Amino acid sequence: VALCLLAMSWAQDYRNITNYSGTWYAVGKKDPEGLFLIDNIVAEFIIEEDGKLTAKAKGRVIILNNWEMCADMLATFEETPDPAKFRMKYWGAASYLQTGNDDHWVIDTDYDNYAIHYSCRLVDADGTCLDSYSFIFSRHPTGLRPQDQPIVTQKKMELCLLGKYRRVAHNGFCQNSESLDT
Ligand code: DAO
Repeated sequence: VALCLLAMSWAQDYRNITNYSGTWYAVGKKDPEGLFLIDNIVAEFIIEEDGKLTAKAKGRVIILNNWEMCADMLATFEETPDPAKFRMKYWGAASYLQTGNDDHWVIDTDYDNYAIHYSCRLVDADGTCLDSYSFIFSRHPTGLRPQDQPIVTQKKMELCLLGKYRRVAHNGFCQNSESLDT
């Protein structure tokens, strides 16, 4: 447990994020309580003219118990005094989709191949996280390159989330829904 560090104690400063823009495919996900985005999750990060980071994301969701659809999501990222930490505000293009405002860290990225995102929604009194979610993103829709896998495994371990991720499938389910680049 002592080795299970809070992300904020070692996440790096990813404020110089110009290289982060563009398309990222979620290839792994650790779900929060109340799963929302299921699979076919693709995010596009955009550096706006004022230098602020925003994102559009889509993914397959099931809402109202049994209605399967592609959710179009929007997110803005606000800097915090902690250089590694952002505040991610997100909402759906449609009002019945999830909204949130979560602490958000880019745990590690090489900008060109892999990125590990982590969010904690609920911190316990002892500083551990009671409700977290995390995305493993790849620039490649086919998954992580073999040489990136040990790096990502190491970071999952440091987040104490090794074994908690599931693979995120990409089978084209959201390809015909409203495009990310409209
Ligand atoms: O899917 O269970 C969940 C919770 C996460 C929802 C966040 C979606 C907002 C847009 C994501 C941008 C990329 C990190």
